[in-house]
Amino acid sequence: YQVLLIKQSTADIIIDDSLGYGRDFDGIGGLSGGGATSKLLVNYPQEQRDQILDFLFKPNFGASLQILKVEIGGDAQSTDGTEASHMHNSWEENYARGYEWWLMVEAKKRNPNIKLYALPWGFPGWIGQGTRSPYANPGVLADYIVRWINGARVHYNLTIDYIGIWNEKQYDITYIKSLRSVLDQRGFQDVLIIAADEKWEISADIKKDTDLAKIVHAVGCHYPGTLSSNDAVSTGKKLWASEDYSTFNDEIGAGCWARILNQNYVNGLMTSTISWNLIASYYEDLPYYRDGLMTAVQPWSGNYVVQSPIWVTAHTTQFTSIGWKYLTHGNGVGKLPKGGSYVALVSPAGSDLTVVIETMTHDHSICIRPALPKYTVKAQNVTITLKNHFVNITHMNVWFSKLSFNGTPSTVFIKQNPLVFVSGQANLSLGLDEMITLTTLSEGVKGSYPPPPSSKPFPLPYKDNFEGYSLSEEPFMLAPQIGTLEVVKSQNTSHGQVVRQMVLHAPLKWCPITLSFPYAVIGDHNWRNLFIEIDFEIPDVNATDGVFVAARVNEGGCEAFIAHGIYFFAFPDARYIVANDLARTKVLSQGSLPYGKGWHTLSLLVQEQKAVGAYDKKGLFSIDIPTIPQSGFGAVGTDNFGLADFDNLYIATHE
Ligand code: 147
Repeated sequence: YQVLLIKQSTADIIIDDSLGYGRDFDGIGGLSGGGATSKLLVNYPQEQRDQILDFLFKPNFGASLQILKVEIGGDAQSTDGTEASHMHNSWEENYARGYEWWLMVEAKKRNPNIKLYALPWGFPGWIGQGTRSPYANPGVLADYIVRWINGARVHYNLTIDYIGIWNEKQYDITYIKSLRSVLDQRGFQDVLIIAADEKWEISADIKKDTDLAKIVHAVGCHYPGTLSSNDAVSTGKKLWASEDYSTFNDEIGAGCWARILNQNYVNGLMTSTISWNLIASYYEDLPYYRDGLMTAVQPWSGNYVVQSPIWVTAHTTQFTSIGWKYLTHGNGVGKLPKGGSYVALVSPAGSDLTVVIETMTHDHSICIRPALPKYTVKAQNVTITLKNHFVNITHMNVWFSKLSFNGTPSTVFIKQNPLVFVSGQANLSLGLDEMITLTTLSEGVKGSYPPPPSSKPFPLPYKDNFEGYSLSEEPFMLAPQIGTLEVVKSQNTSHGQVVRQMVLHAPLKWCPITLSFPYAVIGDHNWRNLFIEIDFEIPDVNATDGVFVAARVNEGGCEAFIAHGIYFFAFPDARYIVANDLARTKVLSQGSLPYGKGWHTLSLLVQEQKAVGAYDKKGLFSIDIPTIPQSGFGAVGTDNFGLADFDNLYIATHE
């Protein structure tokens, strides 16, 4: 009877390289952008910021990510905000904007081998050459993208490894070819094209078009649900989950991430998986709050949280490198008899071995999308049998996690006693919602720092005169939702540095809805009674038609346009409007104001059911306001695209 049992169980996991290898492992990554997902990280105190970056990128410390994917800012809303383009206009270029350059530099400092992957969401309007399509003139778009890649090299000594097409929008084969030839012409033969960051549909075109097949390095699919299409497999191309996860980063999120990291290869032959997003560093109440591997939303306190998805990532990344090889299905890759999965990876020399096992149950590993078909996992004992080159291994190091769903903390990334192999065999007892890494490598570390400072509310009163920034930097706490903000030198010396809305024309959008009325939110979506004041100047050339301050602003992201709140607009034609919504469909009050060229001050006090406004510090209106919204962000913005300068932002609560 016992003999029979052993016989049955010897089939559980077989690790055997005698039949060769499966596909090459291309790495696990995180995505900053798509959009503005790292917004609040930049302003952290240096100490905590370095710690956070270590948890993300430092090898053998935390998530130890192997790929960093970033957005190429396009001045358009791309989920949690807008990211600045390096060419707001066809006649200028600037590589000091935004924070993705900084982030890539920090990632490379920690891991020089990290691969960089860039992808645009939206584009400045001029790319459309009079149309609303970025492909109107493929050469113009290719030039724009390759300038960004060149900017990375020239200004930051960064090598971009992978370039994508247009996030989750249609691809254009003529453009892809034109991108390849412009890359080649300008010395970027080594930059590889990933296409097309949507579903698998480009696979059919790759099969029909041998030129296209030559220039696509990997087919990148979003949210594949661990499956690839037959077409995708038959291209013979590398298959990547080039965006995946996007799940609230609690233990279920960790379960999702653990399951897809293994099963994207087991079920779908995908050799890279990239998390949207890298780190949730955007204000609470913006879309997809906390859908990152960890959370850092309090630069003012320094508080951050290292959630379990970081340690789930470590189970693979700390014991593999890009270029390791998966073993083949049935010989190191597969599903466990009672549910769960395993993948075995081998170092290029064939000598080191890492096996990652997960037993995530259905309800504890649901991702945001697609729907997860029912399956069961049961506790099980498995036998691991090492064959061929691995038969002489006597022990493997063991790293263990068990996600907890009963209120007690999860056990994450704990080193256990080595697993001893006798004649190439060992038994393992697996529970539910567990991850186990078996590895011949010994360098894994569960990195740690002293606990970060405790969580605090956004500090008020808040003042910013924008003197402390480098030119072109985006103000730290203002999170642009439409348009972009940049610190510039004012012509008027008494104002020193000011912040400017930079976007002159509607960008080529990524969101489904067309957005106008550039604005940025700040603070806390729970703010109710608020005083917000700002100085502004509307220039003579390329100007916007008006500016506003607002309180209780209740939307950002792709829904930014339908935002409600209390908005106080001032127009240079000497009018003001108070409205209940950004689009001014619900006007609460309007009248005239003594406008003149130069700097002015807008002040708005929202207190329970009253709003009081002042212009140049003189009372202008005092009105009753609707009960909805009850609370929201502070905001600053303009009436339409076009320049406006702002200075001396001041925000206070008023009880
Ligand atoms: C993706 C975007 O690429 C990201 O920028 C971010 O918005 C992320 C949030 O989950 O989602 O876009 C998708 C949005 C909706 C679907 C798929 C991808 N969807 O509904 O299937």
